Amino acid sequence: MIKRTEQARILVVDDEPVMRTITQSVLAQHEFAVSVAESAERALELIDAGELPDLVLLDVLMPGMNGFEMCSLLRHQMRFLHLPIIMLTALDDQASIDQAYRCGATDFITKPLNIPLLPHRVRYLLRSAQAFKELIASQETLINTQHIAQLGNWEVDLNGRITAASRQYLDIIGAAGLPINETRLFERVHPEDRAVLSRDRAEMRSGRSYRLDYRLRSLNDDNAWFHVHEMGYPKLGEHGQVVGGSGFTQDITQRVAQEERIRKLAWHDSVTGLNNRSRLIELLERDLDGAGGPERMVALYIHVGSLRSISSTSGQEVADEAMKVLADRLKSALESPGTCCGKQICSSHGGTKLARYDEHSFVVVLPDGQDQEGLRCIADSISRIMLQPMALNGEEFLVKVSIGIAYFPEDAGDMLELLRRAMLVATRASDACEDATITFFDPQHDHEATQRLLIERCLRGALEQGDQLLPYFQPKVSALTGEIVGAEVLLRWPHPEMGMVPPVDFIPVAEETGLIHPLSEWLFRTVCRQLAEWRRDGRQIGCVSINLSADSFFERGLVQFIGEVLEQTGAPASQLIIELTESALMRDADVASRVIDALRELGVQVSLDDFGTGFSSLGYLNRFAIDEIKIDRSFIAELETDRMERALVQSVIDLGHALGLKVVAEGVETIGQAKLLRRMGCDIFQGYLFARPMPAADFAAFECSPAVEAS
Ligand code: G
Ligand code: G
Ligand code: MN
Repeated sequence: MIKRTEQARILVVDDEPVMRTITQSVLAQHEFAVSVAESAERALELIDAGELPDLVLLDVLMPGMNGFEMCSLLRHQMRFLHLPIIMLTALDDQASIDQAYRCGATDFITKPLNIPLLPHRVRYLLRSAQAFKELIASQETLINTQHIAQLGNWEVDLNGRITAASRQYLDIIGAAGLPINETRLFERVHPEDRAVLSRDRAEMRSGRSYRLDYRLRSLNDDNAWFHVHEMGYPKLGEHGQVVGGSGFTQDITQRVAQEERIRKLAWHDSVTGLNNRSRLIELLERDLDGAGGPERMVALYIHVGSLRSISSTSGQEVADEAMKVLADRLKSALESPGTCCGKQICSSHGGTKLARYDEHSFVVVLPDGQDQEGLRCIADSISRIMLQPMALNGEEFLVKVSIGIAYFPEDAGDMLELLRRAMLVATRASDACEDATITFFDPQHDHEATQRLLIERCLRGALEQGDQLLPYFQPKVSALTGEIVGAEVLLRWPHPEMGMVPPVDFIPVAEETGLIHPLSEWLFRTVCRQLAEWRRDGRQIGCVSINLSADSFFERGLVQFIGEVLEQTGAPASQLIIELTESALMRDADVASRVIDALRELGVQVSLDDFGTGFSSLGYLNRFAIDEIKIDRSFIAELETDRMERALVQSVIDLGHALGLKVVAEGVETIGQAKLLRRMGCDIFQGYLFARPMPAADFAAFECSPAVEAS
């Protein structure tokens, strides 16, 4: 056992300083000896220097080596074979949970962390690791080991008949004795798995080994199904000929059940026990696809307001407790059929769905068409039960409720859209003073919303097709030589019906709907492929800048993604510039600064776009390790007429140079401006004077007109 006198050593690996501090202090309060590392690399250094942990809490997404890689690395060392490793993953990300287990993680905890639970989870895992260690140490014979591992071995002849087997194997399959004919065994194999096993066994007898998971029913119990993992090898005779096969079979039923449980956990909100967002969407989509499913649905997005202030005055636990109480109220309201305006509120027979949608909201989805009046009644009664005071922690709490309602298919083309429509109206109305608001999504009265809806749908389609959006290139020209030093990529979207949709119309929609992520990814891939192609063709086109939205910039995994795209396409990192705006940087200066550092580590350059339009001052420029600033075109426009503007631009140029940055002037339209800017020391020009944004092929063939060069 872990001795009381000896503290268990926990190593916390997380790139977020706040997370490190919180976990460290919570665990330290529970008498663990905690050390922290801000990256996987640092953690490995600590371990190499002799700090051997008893347990590792490992974040998945970190700049540099990620948690999965570090976990695999540790697992490959004998001494860490049984070290408990807990991975911290995003809540609804099934793929990363699967991957965590594949890399050998012992357990996972979803983010955001349930802090009070953490020490218990850690203690539990330490205890079972210790028990496991002791078990292994105490079992010495092969038989016992086989027993623990629920692993048995066997041999077959060329007819597939099992002629020899360990006791454990016979126990696993429920056989009384030997030999066992192949048909006898195969009868018990799950019909869906039979063909694969049969093929693998035949291949084994012709000289190839195999590994397979399959389902099997005990030979002596029709109701006992279990899962096995099996490895089979050809057995060779004296002259190298195949004389049969041998292998191991392991009962993995428990592990499969465990995985199932984990899957379930990942589908549920741990606070309220309700389905979470991913689960809700999956259920809805399944309903929609299935035969006999509802043709219409209506979603009620229930935003709980002022919970934030509860949590800031009384802590996260009280906020959680409040959501739990509200969830219970909602559940019982939806389960016990009541009436409203003389109508049945909710059918107790299935179809109605309730989920925790995000931190501050629930979603109720009702099948088929309730009329508006009926729905308003339902929403009314829901808000009434939610508005009732709650007694938590000896205090009374109240919340505000804002309900948004949207219909499928009238208001939205798919489930995600439906939920977002409902959310949109609910959150818009949540600023109102009333305690409760109920708002229907109404595209007719909301022209802007209709327009956005249209753009959103088309954009989704355009991204799927992948050839409607076009990156245009606007040349950047050296102020000194007039040579082309690169280009800025500006998206163009010629839509077959809507005509040319300008970026100012679709970028904000993409940002609001999250489509910006696939959009940015698509753009990076496309541009990097283009760069690689130009390089193969021996074209010198300089550096290409891509505008990056703040949302994409702060998306976890951005740096890794860009690194991968560069590697896959073969585009040189040194030819890629990322343009950020001041407001993006100021959203979270610390994180921004770290992402910028990581990008530059990749070899990518970073440029500060629209400089001067943000609320930030020149003084903070040196906080970020950037390569370039682009003076906003509004300053350039007034340059020739406005002395103040000129002085300002001059000081930006001087400061930029003092910090070792390249300075770009945007929106250069006249020769006069170009001359002035050159005299002021500006390095690079971009603007209609030289060229408008143009398709890739035109840019590759573009040469500056001599008149302009000579300006
Ligand atoms: O040419 P112009 O009208 O293209 O661009 C208008 C605005 O749209 C500019 O502020 C530009 O930064 C932005 N924009 C153009 N292309 C992109 C893009 O690919 N991504 C992002 N995030 N913004 C872009
Ligand atoms: O990313 P940014 O906001 O800097 O985008 C540059 C914007 O400026 C794009 O909309 C681009 O089409 C536009 N633009 C580029 N050159 C000129 C120019 O000389 N004059 C004007 N008015 N706009 C320009
Ligand atoms: Mn730009």
